[in-house]
Amino acid sequence: MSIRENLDISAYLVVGPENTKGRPVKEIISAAISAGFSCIQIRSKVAAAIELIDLTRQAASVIASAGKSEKVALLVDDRLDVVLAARKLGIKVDGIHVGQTDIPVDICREYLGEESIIGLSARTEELFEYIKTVDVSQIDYFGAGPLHKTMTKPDCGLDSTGKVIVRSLDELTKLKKLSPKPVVVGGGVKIFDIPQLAQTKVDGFFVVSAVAEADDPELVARELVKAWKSAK
Ligand code: TZP
Ligand code: MG
Repeated sequence: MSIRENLDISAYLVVGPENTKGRPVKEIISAAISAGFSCIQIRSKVAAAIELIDLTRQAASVIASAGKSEKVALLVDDRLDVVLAARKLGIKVDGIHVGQTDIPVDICREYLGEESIIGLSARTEELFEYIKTVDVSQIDYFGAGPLHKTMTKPDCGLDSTGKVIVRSLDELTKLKKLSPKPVVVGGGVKIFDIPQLAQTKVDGFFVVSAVAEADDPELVARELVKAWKSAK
C-alpha cells in the first residue's frame, strides 16, 4: 500500500529553522519520530529554496534511518517548486500542504502525481458551508484551527476584519462530522488540550512550538502521542 493510502495524521509535526531555538531541525524531527509522530511537514517562511531542499533531504534521511519511510509521511508547506526539485534530486518527499491562497490543489496534483499526499488548510470564514461544498477530489486531509491564538503563525484564523477566529471544541466536532476528508487540528495545541481534542473525533493534532521549542522535544513528543492514544 502506498503512503498516501496509509496516511496517518494523528501526530503531526510542522517545523522549520525559525522554530527550533537554534537547534538543528533534523534533531527535532528525529525526536518526534522516535516518539511516534506519524507525519512531518517542513515549513519555513524565511529559508531559501536551497535550504528547504536540504532540510527536506535531512528529514527524509532521518525518517529512512528510523526505518519509517513507508509509515511517516514527509510533506513540505506551500512550496511545490521545492517538492519537485527535491524529487528531481532523488529525495523521497511524499507531498505538499497548501493554504487557501497557495498553488491550487489540482495543479499540485497534476505536478505531483496520484501517489502524493496533498493537504489543504480549511477556510477561516464560513467554514461549515465551505466544508460541505468544497471539491475534495484532489486532497487527502484538511488542516483546521487555530485551537488557540498562536505566536507561531499570528495570521492563523484571521478574518476579513482583522480578528483571529479560534475554533471551539464544539465547532471542531461539527467540522469533523461534516468533513468528507480527515481533519488535523493545530494552532496553540499543548499537552493539556489533547484529551478534549481527541473527543471531537478529529483525526489528529499538529504542533510546532509544543515540540520544537521544548527543552526536551522527545519527552514532550512522547507525552503528546501517549495522551492522544489513550484519549482515542
Ligand atoms: N498553521 C496553522 S497554525 C500554525 C500553522 C503552521 C502554527 C501552529 O504553531 P504552534 O506553535 O503549535 O501554535
Ligand atoms: Mg501556505
